[in-house]
Amino acid sequence: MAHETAETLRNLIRNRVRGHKFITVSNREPYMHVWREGSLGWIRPASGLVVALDPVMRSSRGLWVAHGGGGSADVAASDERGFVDVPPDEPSYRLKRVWLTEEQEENYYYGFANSGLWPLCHVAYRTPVFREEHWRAYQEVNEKFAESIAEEIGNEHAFVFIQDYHFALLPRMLRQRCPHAVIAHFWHIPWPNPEVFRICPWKQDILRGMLGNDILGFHIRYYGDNFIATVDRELETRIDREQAAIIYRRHMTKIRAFPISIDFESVAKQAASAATDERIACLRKRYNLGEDMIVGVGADRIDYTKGLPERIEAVNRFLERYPEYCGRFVFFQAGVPSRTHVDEYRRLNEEVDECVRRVNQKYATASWRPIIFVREHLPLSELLAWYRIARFAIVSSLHDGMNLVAKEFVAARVDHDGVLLLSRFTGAARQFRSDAVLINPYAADAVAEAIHRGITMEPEEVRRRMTRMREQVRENNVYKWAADIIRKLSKVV
Ligand code: GDG
Repeated sequence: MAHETAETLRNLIRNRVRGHKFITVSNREPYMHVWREGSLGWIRPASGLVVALDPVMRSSRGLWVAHGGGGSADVAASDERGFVDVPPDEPSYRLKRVWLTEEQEENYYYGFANSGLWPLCHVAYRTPVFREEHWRAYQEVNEKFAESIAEEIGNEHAFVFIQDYHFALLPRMLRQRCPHAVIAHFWHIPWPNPEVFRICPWKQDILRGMLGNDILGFHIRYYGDNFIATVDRELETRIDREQAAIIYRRHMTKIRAFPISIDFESVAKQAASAATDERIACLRKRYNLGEDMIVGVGADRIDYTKGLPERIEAVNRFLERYPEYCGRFVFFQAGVPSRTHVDEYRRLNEEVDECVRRVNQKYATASWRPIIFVREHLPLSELLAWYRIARFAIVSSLHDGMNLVAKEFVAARVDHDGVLLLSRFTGAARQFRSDAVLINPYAADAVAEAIHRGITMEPEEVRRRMTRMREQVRENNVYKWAADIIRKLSKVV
């Protein structure tokens, strides 16, 4: 089967979404307006989700509902009801911004969503925080979105596509207001087993909320099975295991796996460009990386689920076990600061700094240090240059819904070289089971051995594995992800 592209996705939408209003809901907005020296400018956040859904929204002339205020000029650019036409340079669909108070944002977003649901679903041995005021704001904000969306649907036929764990209550709230809407929800993070989920004080409200969906998507089957087991434990429902469906109060929710991905062609094209070649030369010079230097790479939001201290410890163990690599090996880590409003994240930032400092101090010479840690959001072009310089990449998440860095690394390896060391606890590990070197990030010595294995692997084998992983991502790209969901949605009507 030819792989899916933005064009095939557009054609599909023309055929399937016709006659329906298409609404996407996410916490983050697809475009932010900003002031630049007194004049109005805009930014499109580098998010895979926006890349995937932009063609859907453009072709369906849909509506995207999101929390506004991310950009300094968001209010000025929107009308009094929060509407603005986007993309700003080629308006083809509308963004409706929902304004939240600072307190709502603090309690709904940083509170219940990121201090409660995020650690709960990742099982990363951080105790989830459950506070009444967080929960109240979470309910309030979900309600606010439900009202805002219902206003737009009116009596029309509509497909609503909800993103992520910020909106567990929204599907039911919306169904009550608009019984004819077809609602799909994609949960971008893992779903834990019933023993873990049962500690949430509002577990039944959350499950009831999510059972307002027609389709509930997870990255992999395992999370969906966990969800079904959780519902089975907590609510009185009928479960049709053959169809992977749950019937609750006469409404059926189908649970399906849709592994998210990236725009393979676009990443590969940019990675192969002359501009990337130039970047590579620049970086080699700036960091004194001769052609014979063995470079490893990692790139993540600074989040305790990504296993950053564990990764740095593995580099330490590797150099302890194989001191002959001192001076010939560098590990480059890009870390994007994230959710620094939350205490746990602030502590993690300090811990990562401390780990890097300790390992560098232990091995550094006058002209070399083993770890380069850059705490910033690098331009994509620089990230792609690092992916190409590297002999291997490490993704050491303690638990991760999918992990797109693994897929971007593979797409960027236009030379079919490079080894991917990938945590078994990522959704991506299901797809790269036999071609990545799978690791358990909790076992530092074994990860150290995996680094050694990666850099001593026969070139033929490296190539064979990388070629297969590239085929996998090319075929199962983000357009296929979106198209599969839309096909399922359109079958509901
Ligand atoms: C959630 C789930 C799931 C990172 N550093 C830089 C940079 N990045 C980009 C990567 C990648 C993205 O950020 C991170 O995506 P992940 O998938 O790895 O992780 P989460 O942010 O946790 O995403 C995850 C995803 O949702 C989608 O469903 O896969 O499991 O946790 O695209 O490239 N980008 C740039 N500079 C950086 O320094 N430009």
